[in-house]
Order: sequence, then C-alpha cells, then structure tokens
Amino acid sequence: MSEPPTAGWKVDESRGHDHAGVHVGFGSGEVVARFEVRRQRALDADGSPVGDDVDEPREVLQALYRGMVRARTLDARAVALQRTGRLGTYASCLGQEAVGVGAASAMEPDDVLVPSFREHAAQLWRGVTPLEFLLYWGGDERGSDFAVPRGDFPICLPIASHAPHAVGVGLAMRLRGEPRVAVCVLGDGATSKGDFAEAVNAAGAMSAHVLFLVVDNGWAISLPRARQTAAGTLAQKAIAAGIPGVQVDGNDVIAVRRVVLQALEGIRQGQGPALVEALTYRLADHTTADDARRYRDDAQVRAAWGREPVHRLRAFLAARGWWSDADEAAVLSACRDEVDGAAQEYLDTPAQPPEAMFDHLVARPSASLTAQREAVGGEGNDA
Ligand SMILES: Cc1ncc(C[n+]2csc(CCOP(=O)(O)OP(=O)(O)O)c2C)c(N)n1
Ligand SMILES: [Mg+2]
Repeated sequence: MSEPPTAGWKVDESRGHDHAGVHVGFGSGEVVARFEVRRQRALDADGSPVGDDVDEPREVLQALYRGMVRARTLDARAVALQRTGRLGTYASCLGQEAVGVGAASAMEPDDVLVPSFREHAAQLWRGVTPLEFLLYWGGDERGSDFAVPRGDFPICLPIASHAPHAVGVGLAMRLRGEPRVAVCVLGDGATSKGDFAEAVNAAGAMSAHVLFLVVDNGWAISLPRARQTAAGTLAQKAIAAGIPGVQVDGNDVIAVRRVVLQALEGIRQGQGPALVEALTYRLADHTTADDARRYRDDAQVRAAWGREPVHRLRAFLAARGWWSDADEAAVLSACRDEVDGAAQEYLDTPAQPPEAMFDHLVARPSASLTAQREAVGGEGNDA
C-alpha cells in the first residue's frame, strides 16, 4: 500500500484510547485546521467500568443484553439456514450487536431508522419481527413490510444511496417542526461514496434532523479500514460539513446508547445534524458468499473476539450481581424458542410468484413495468 499523499502537508494523527486527534498544517507547518474527535467508552473489553460511573438502571442494562443475545441468536440461525440452502445470501452482524442495540435503544418509536444491510440488531429492537427478517433475506418482498416500525425504511443494499434519502426525511421533520430524527446507518466503506459526502453536507446546510451513524467495522468486503481513506478517523468527515462528529467504542453498548441519546437530544432541540463513528469489528465473513480467510489474519479476528460486545456486558452485569447462570440459560432458551418458531413459520410460508417482485416497487407502475410483469407471468398490479 502506498503512503497517503501528504506532500506539503504535515499530518499528525493519533488514535489513542480516549481520543483521536488530528492536526493538519501546511507550508512552514502553520496549523490551519485543528480539531479533536473525542472517543467515548463506558466499559473496558473485560467489562470493567471506565470513566463515569455506570448509573443506567439494572432493567435497562439487562434489556440491552437480551437485545444483543436475541440478535446474535437470530443471526446464527440465518447463517445456518443459508448454509443449508434455505435462505439467500446473508450479511451477518456478528460482533456488531452493540451498535444496533445501543443506537435503537436511544431512539424514540417515531424516529426513523434508515438502515443499510447489517443493522439487524437495531431493526429487531425497533420491532421488525424475526419472521419478517427471514422473509426478507429469503427473497420475499413482504419481509420489508414491517408491521411495527411502519415509518422505518427497508434495508438498503446499494452502498450509501440511502444517505441522501435520510437527509430528505430529516429535512421534512425540521420543516414540520417535529422533534424527530432520521437515523442513517452506514459503513466505513460507505463514507468514501459521493452520496455520503453530499448527504452530510446537505444535512449541515439545511439543518436536517439526521444522525449519521457510521459503523466502522474495519472492513468493506476485503478492503481494510486503513486503505479506505487517509483520514485518521471517519468522525472527522463531519467537520467539513460543519456538524459535530464523535467516535464511540462500538463494542460498548452502554457508550453507544449514551452517545446516541446525547446526539439525538441535540438534534431534536434544533442544534442540527451529527455524526457518530462506532468502532467495532466484523467478526463474520462479509456475507455468506465471502470467505474472509482469504484476506485477513486469524490472529486479528481472534484479537477482535476479545473485544466483542456480548461477553463484555455480561461480565459487567455478573460483577454487579445482576446476571446469573440461570438468567443466561433462560435468555438463551427464550431466544432459541422464538427463533425456532420464526424459522418454522418462514419455511412454511409459500413462496410468492416471480411477478410479485413488481408489486412493491412503485405505487403506479409504468407501461414498461406492466409489460415486464406480464412477461414474467402475472396480470396487473393489485398490491
Ligand atoms: C453502490 C454499490 N457499490 C458496490 C456495492 C458492493 N458492496 C457491497 S457491500 C460493500 C462494502 C461495504 O462496506 P461498508 O460500507 O464498510 O459496510 P459493511 O459491509 O462493512 O457493513 C460493497 C462495495 C454495493 N452494494 N453498492
Ligand atoms: Mg465496513
């Protein structure tokens, strides 16, 4: 890999434990831009509290834990269903559960989640059912017709193309004077897309009610974070748009929840959009169509397992006397039962005819779409 282009520029980066600061100067070394991106964390990798006391109520912390275990259980089942030919290509969220649960637990029901394709933990927390989830990944459009978070967007597969949409949603909220927020979740790779740069800029210029939650999981398929950008942090991409950007330990569900709560509060009060970069790690392959062993070291993955979010919160809860082996067994069994039921219901759901793919595409199909639908075998659009 070649060095980043720093000729004529002096770039001093640090990605320390508590903060990541980036100082940029040029010419004689005069500093023309100086900013600091704070990194926040509540628990160490072993579950020990760091910094401020953890004063979230026991019930809240236990619910966060259950939410992460539930997402992990469904995730494992989805991989198993794919491996046995009963689900489509699937993107696992293994290791990223704290980002989804932390963020979703900070949102209000009438906020709008605008997700990309790995936000299963957030979607489940907000009320997407395991059945809907499996239908979607099984190729059934009805899986995006959520019964509960009706205002949430469906999964977005094209990288970053949902970011401008989120700005539109957040602008509408601001214009209507609503204290609601659109939470746009996207990956480290997505921050290299023009759509992202345009969205962050437009959000700042129009003071849209948007939170950009960047899930920095270290990888964009096989491209490591270090080669994604010369920028020291992804949070600093907020600076040029004139909006605040912070980093949070994305394997620390308490810290994610706190940071997102604080960001949402500011946005609701009209302080403008914000960006949060959550540092986590994609423990699984990119998707079930990938084999990450071809491009990353086992040692790196093993080290990342030492920082994963579920064990961390469990260790903290257990140390407080708030989690027993019996609690663990009960949660695992409840999650397994729920996922068993959803998987069976999914497998029992008759597949839709091929022409169904047209039914949820547009409200009023064009002549061309109608012709294509008929060519596939169906008549009319009665969706
Ligand atoms: C516009 C577009 N270009 C390329 C792809 C192929 N693609 C799928 S995932 C991915 C990498 C995304 O990386 P990141 O944003 O970090 O998200 P992650 O997969 O790590 O969750 C790419 C390039 C795509 N889906 N959309
Ligand atoms: Mg990524």
